[in-house]
Amino acid sequence: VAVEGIEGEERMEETGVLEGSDNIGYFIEKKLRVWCRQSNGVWVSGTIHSTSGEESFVSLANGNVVKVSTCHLFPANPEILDGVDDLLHLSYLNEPTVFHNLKYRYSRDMIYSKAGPILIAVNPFKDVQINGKDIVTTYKQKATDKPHVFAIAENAYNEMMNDGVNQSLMISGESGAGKTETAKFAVQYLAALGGGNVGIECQILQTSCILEAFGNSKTSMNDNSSRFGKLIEIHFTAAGKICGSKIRTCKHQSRVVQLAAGERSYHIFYQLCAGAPQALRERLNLKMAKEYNYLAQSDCLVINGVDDAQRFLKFMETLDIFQISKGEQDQAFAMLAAVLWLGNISFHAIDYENHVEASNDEALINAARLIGCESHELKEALSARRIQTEEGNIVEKFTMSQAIDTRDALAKFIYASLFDWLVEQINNLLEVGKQHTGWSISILDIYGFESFKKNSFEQFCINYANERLQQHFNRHVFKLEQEEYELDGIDGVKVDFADNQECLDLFEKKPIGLLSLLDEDLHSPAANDATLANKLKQNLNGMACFKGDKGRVFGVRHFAGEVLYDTNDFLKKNQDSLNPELIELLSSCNGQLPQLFAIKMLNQTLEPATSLDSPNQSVSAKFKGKLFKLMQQLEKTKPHFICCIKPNRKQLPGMYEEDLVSQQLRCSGVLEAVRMSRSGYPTRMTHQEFADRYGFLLLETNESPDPLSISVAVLKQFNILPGMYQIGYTKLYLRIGLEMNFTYYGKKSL
Ligand code: AOV
Ligand code: MG
Repeated sequence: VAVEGIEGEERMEETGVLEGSDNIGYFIEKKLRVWCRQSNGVWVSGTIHSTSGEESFVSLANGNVVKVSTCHLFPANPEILDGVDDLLHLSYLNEPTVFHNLKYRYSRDMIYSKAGPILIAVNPFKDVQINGKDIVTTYKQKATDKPHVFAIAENAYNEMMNDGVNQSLMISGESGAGKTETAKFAVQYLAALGGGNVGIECQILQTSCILEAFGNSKTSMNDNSSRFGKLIEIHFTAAGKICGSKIRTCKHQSRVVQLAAGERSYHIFYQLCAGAPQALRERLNLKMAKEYNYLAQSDCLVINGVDDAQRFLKFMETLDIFQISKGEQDQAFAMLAAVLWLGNISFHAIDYENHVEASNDEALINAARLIGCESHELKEALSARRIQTEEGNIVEKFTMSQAIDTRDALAKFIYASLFDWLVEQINNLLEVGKQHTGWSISILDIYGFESFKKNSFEQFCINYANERLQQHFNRHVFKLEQEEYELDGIDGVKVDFADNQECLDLFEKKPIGLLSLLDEDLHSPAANDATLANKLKQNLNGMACFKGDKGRVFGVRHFAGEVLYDTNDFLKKNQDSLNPELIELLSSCNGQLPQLFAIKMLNQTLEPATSLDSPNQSVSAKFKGKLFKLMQQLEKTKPHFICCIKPNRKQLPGMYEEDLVSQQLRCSGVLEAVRMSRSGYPTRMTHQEFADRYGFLLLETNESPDPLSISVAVLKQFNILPGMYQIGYTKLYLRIGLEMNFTYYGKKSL
């Protein structure tokens, strides 16, 4: 018999996440099934063959016997539990049993599982045929209790209808884990459920075509990666019919002008270049994508298996659905083409002091025409600015980098304004139900956590948003739970979880936190990316989640792992204020959209500086403001959590990388949630509710009419063990499954 070595892996319960192998002694004694990790990192199960001191010999199914340190063995569940729907039902909850269970299900296309109160969705990277109309009907009729995003949506809908409380579906997971697809399934289900106004349902489903075209890009992690956060709020009437919807977004637009190698800008640019009909091409003087600098810079113009031209036709049809007129569509496309032509504007030196001006070429002429101004006006605005001095206005000519920054700022501004304008058009149409009851279900789908070899300002903002989302999860799943127990006088339930407050503090603390320190440098001429990195290190080195690194690099220990950020271009990307000259130029253009964009910007300028949307704020401050608004909105709702898991890095079906899955499960907090449900009392009702519901089961009439004594009498009559429930000041707390037993007794008695 071959004896293989087993790698001494760190045990997961040392991280406090899982139940340890407390029973392993019993397993060894009884020679029961155990899990151990092979040297290639793969978990295998086998039965104990023999033991010697601290080592055990385990026979595997293939006949081999492996030697394992006893402390690296984990109890396996009986085979009858293979592939259970809810991790809660596993007798032994540890790293290998959880993986085995999810993998078992994944290999049978059961991509959804429950982890106590949370839904786990493992991305199949293929159509698993479980989202069709018939399946919707099955869940609508409550004909199945298999875990599914539809079941979560159904639950949320019922709670909204029964309790009159607004609900939210919070979808989290790494980049490429399947959040956006899952969000679409949830919307699809709610649209079908709240059926009534077919027009609105259809429109709500179509919003993703427009939003994804404008807000998604190909990155190295996901061919359709959301570069914006969105909250879709679906409104219902008192009768539970959909009556409207509102979309809120949270984004920044650095991707318009700068791309990492191998990644694309927003899909819509490529779709326009590939799919614009001839007449439109001529009006915009449109070229192919490769001719535009903004798009060509990253050497990635197409996505395998995606036909941009065909997507553009679909995009145009969708604009019709949203009743955006042909005239408005033309203007919107002109803005997109203007952005592309802006990127091709070049500058040449005009003196020996490094001053430049825009060249009178095709790009300048096209950009000016599309925006609706004279090319000399655009040229002037991109080549110099006025500065007010005591002697009056003087003209400051731009250096090359100033001119490029000004041009790029204009391109980003036009794109961001166009995106906002489109969302506004969609909302205007969908918010028809303004008179709605105020009941709603919101679905949050943001950009997932990202960690590349090189991470920049975009990842910095995205990962910060994910910390906030994780905080929301922790607060609702653990902290509020703990508080409720304590307030009601229940003791003995201790919930351990990985609090990410320290990391949020690192970002948000004033005046010494990442965001504040970054903003300090916004208008400081002496600051540059290297001085920024030094300043961060000097001020933050003592903080637990901060890590200094070489040169311009610093690290943050996020809940989902450590990320190294390169401060290169941080300051530039954090600034997107537009020169007054450019706003003036846009407001005097003879096109409706540029004028509208300029007016909006001017109105914001007039608002108090504390306004979240103040144009003088840095990009990160605006981003934080928007994020807070979204989270505030969500605080008022009852959350349902869906945790998406990416099974492999290659975006391929049927591939399950254990280290990747393990990392995500550890960081997401889902296992702590299972643990909490097991040790806690997930079912709770007021004394009155319990007495009303089960009081009739009492065989002897209870003299005392008060609900607490009725409840206690019911519990006594059924000999419920003291460990199975607790009585709080206001509520009764029951262990998992206990209420089901009562329901059973109730049915039997009836
Ligand atoms: P993400 O939203 O979590 O990433 P997506 O929802 O865009 O991830 O999923 C990435 C890709 O995985 C999709 O384009 C599909 O090809 C596939 N996929 C995801 N979920 C499913 C599913 N349920 N069934 C079939 N295929 C699926 V990011 O937006 O990058 O964080 O910023
Ligand atoms: Mg997404």
